[in-house]
Amino acid sequence: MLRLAIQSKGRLNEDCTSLLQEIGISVDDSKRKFLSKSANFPLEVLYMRDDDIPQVVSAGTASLGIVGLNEVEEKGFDVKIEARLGFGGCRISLAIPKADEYPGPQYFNGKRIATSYPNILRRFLAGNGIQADIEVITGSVEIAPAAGIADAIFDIVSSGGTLVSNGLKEVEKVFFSEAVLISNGSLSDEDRKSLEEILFRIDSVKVSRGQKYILMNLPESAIEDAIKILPAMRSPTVMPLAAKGWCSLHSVVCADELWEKIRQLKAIGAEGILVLTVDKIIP
Ligand code: PRT
Ligand code: ZN
Repeated sequence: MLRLAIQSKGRLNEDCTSLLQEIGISVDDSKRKFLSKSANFPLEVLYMRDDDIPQVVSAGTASLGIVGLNEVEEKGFDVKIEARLGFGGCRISLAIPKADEYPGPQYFNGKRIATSYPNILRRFLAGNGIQADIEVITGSVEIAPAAGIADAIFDIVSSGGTLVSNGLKEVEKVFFSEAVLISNGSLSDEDRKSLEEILFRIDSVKVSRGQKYILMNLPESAIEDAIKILPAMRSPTVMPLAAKGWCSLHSVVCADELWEKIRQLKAIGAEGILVLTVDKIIP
């Protein structure tokens, strides 16, 4: 049976739990302690600290894991990246005191940089021919310059708010991360089959994210124009209405473009527009 390691608490936990729900794998996490078995899929979920997930998957204690790509890159364990999951997005950046001028990476020559990601940082520094001291600290890296522990930091940034409130500015975006599904390279045939099913389901959830189902009444004379506005997966569905000269048109649009499309559709005579959330798209 597949065993999936996910973060027990923290930023990725909720998104991992929602993903499992969205792909129809029910895990009773109200009773969760350390290990929970799914009621409807050959999978058990192991809850742990994110730092340990790459190692546990590489060692085969868990066959799968969901973790930030940053942890995979930093730890360097031998695991296979099966899918990017589109949540937990962040970057690891170099940041320096706001008032300092930044002439480029040579700024860091001879400086002390605080980080929890020494390996990724070491590679960046080597790649740029920089000699700097790396101070490894876990947690609250952003206070290191004010505390006099370091001159600069190399840490995870998402909105940038933490840097601003600590008087720092981001000067190099070094590594871009998101949550990924990792596997142990040597899965049994049965586990590989279950993994293929999980990947198929994740794909359809990813495709449906940010998509809206839209339906409307439209004068038949406007169908050609509507098709130009709504290039659907193949083409929009058009159905006749009882009222003569009118039809019902259904399509899927990207949520980002929704209001612009609605404006264009109203301009060609669309009425009674309904917009619905798409649960799954199976291409
Ligand atoms: O207890 P455990 O070890 O499991 O958790 P943790 O405290 O090590 O990790 P956690 O829950 O903080 O983060 C888990 C993963 O989420 C990370 O490894 C990243 O892949 C991802 N992630 C996404 C983030 C952020 N966004 C993020 N903003 N991880 C941390 N942060 C922190 C960052 O360290 C900094 O302190 O948020 C702050 C910056 O945020 P902004 O928005 O102010 O820029
Ligand atoms: Zn951690």
